[in-house]
Amino acid sequence: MADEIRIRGLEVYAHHGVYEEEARLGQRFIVDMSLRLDTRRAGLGDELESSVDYGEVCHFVTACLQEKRFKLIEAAAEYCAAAVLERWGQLEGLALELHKPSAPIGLPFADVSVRIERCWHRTYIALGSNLGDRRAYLEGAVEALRGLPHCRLGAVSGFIETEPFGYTEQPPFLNGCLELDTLLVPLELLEALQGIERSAHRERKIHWGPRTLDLDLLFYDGLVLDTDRLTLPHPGIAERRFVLEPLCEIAPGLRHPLLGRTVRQLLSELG
Ligand code: A4P
Ligand code: MG
Repeated sequence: MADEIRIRGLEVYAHHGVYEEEARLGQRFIVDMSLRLDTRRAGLGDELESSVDYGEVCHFVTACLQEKRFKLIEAAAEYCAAAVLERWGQLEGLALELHKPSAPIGLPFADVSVRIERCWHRTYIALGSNLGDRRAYLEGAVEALRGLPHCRLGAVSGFIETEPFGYTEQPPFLNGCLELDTLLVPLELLEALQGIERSAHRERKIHWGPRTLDLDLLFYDGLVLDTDRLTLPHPGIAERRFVLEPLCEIAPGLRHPLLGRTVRQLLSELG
């Protein structure tokens, strides 16, 4: 689906720039935007509520650019893009170009701009705990994820008790899964998950050993990645009932990008 609402040449007087005079005097900025959304319902129903009011978007972006002062147009563009995507939930993504035609370059030039593309990414996260008040740790993690900047919490599975897998000389786990839409890139999200683990007093002692809170990033869209810090999809999903069972509750039809099978199929193949 490639529907877009496009806005060209929105003029905003604002105060972004590295130099002190730029912050003081301000200058003209120009915004171009392509908002990605499904316009089918608005196209057939002819009702504004089914779409995004581009006039409102223009006023909102103007306010965004005027309420803050950034040194860089990169930062101003990033701020506006996230604010628009968070304000209009039906947007899947957008492209935003911020021009600064009067930038103090000291040479004749036509224009300078940055153009960024941002969109929501769908992720699935596994939660586990087998120390202390396990339910409280998992519920605390759900609330922490609900409050993460630039994220939207989706479906949360029930929590199930499971026997330890791998290193078996440890107490039973409570496990669950949840869906999280995010504007964060994979490593930013991983760091956020590790921050939540740390605040749950987690200590890393034994690999696969007992823990107050374990948060694993299972899927990030259909991304396949293998680096020192992050492997996607999380390896071992297919062997782990404690992941597949809660995941099947919230996303049975989700397809593993490498194995080509759905969560429901992977679970039934575990026997
Ligand atoms: N890392 C790489 N890819 C990922 C990813 N997709 N998500 C790296 C999260 N982390 C990822 O993880 C070690 C490193 O893996 C991280 O620093 C990150 O850069 P960790 O959480 O610090 O260490 P860990 O949890 O001891 O190891 P690991 O491999 O994550 O273990 P698992 O897979 O989390 O398994 N049995 C039951 N019934 N229920 C459980 O929840 N959990 C485990 C731990 C064992 N047995 C279990 C359960
Ligand atoms: Mg882990």
